[in-house]
Amino acid sequence: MTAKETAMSKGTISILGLGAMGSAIVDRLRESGYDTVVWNRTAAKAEPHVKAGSEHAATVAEAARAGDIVIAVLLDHASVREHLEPVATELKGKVVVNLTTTTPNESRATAAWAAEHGLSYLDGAIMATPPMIGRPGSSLLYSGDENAFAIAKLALETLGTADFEGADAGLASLKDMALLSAMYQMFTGFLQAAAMMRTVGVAAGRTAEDVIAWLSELIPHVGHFAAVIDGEDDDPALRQDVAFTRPAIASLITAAREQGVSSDFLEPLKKHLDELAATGRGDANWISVIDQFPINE
Ligand code: FVH
Repeated sequence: MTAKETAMSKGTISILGLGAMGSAIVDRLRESGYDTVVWNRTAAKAEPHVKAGSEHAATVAEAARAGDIVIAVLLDHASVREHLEPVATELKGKVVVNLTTTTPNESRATAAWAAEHGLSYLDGAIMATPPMIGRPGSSLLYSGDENAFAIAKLALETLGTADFEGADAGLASLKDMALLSAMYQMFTGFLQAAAMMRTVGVAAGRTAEDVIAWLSELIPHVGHFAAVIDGEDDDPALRQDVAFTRPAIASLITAAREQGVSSDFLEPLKKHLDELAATGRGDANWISVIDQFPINE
């Protein structure tokens, strides 16, 4: 924090929710020179913030009235709707930013509710953990009302990079969910490796080193897969077809079982490859499994 940052208030921001993430956000906004008003269901969590210079609002309505920008960082969609709906009148003329994790359709539903009440609503997704807030690497995504984004942008940029994804309020959440899906599948892959290697006494720490080295080499292949999916390129040197990949995945499943380890996380890929082989697509690139992802066709 610089002396300049603390010199004068840049406006008042109300924060609803003082969990780990809400608290990190209030801390960062306060040290960036914003006046902050905090509300939390469990009022005791406001105490350290009041000591540090925030104002405490006893009700959501009070917080909504006080802020130029009102940021919700609650648990889930239900808690957001429970607390925003009764204060629609107080939120008029404010920029409402919802940083609570919700699904794309939940985000769209809250945006539709906000539009019905004439509110400026921005839906956000936080690609950061609480300690990362305000530090390099912290990235936040926004979608919904672009004018609301323009008004709040300076304040939001104190939390991390602020990218506007589009007017469809579900877009930030969709990207968040897509990236988290990739993350959990990657981490689950490590768990599979660690579970297999510990059957012969190898510590997870050692397997972690091997997995990090191996995946670091392979992660650029994602770009090749993308080129194939987008119909731009299918480099033969990088191509593996279904006929090759299917027995390879079957071997992973067999090896896991031989070691007394579950193959549950590998089975779905094998199932999709089996379906491609059964429908005469043995010579297709194995990443054609993406064609089987849509469920509404
Ligand atoms: N923490 C993280 O790493 C992730 C990073 C990515 C984004 N998430 C999302 O951020 C939302 C808040 O997460 P959090 O880490 O602050 O979560 P908690 O520390 O568990 O705090 C939850 C706050 O929500 C309040 N709350 C819960 N239920 C209700 C309710 N029915 N009505 C009002 N408030 C409610 C809770 O209040 P209290 O228990 O202290 O009274 C906390 O303030 C979340 O969407 C993450 O997915 C964080």
